[in-house]
Amino acid sequence: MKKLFLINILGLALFVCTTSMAMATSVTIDSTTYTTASSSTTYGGFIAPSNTSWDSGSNKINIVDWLLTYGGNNSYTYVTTGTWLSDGASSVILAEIAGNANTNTFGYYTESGRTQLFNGSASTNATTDFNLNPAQIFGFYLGVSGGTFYYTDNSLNQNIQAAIFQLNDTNQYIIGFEDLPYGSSDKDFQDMIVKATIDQTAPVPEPATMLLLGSGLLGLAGFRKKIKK
Ligand SMILES: [Ca+2]
Ligand SMILES: [Ca+2]
Repeated sequence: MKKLFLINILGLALFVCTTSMAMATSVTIDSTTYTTASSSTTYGGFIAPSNTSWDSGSNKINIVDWLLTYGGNNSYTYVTTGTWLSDGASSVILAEIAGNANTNTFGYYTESGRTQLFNGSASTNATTDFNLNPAQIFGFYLGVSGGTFYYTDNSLNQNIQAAIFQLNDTNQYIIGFEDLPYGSSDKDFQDMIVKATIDQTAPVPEPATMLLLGSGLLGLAGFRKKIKK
């Protein structure tokens, strides 16, 4: 009887443990902690646009619920630059909550143009990666019908079309696109949600190393001059 009681206790403890592990309870963005919205304020697992979101509702970025789903109990930073210097990245579609989910495309761009990574039929869990040689500056884009493209570098758009969150101290980003012009959109930034892991490029030389390298080159220049004479 005592044994059975112990087994029950153990089972209950395990249940409590796994339940709490499955439910992300909070996510921190720019030092502010957000908790899972109650069911009455969510629709399909998202904070409804009329309710408070990460920025107190002014931009209604419902992508916060995705951070709660995929990055709960972690800290993120809202990123405003939207470009990276690297030799590639891997990307996975987390979700597309959009009427145009079957036609919206996604890809990366460099100064030499756009390269598509996902066509319209790609959907949740589609994964791809790309490699650049040499490393260069790139960003991501969302392609919508009518030949319009929205970029992670929001200065290339009329307004904010991409909300980007970096998992603190990592090279992992969650990017949410709005697929209608900002002014006429619902501003939920969940029309194309992609997790991008930026490749780690060779470490940038330390200033001391640069100095050594510089003085070495200067020495070499002096040496060459001597030979020429
Ligand atoms: Ca799609
Ligand atoms: Ca939207």
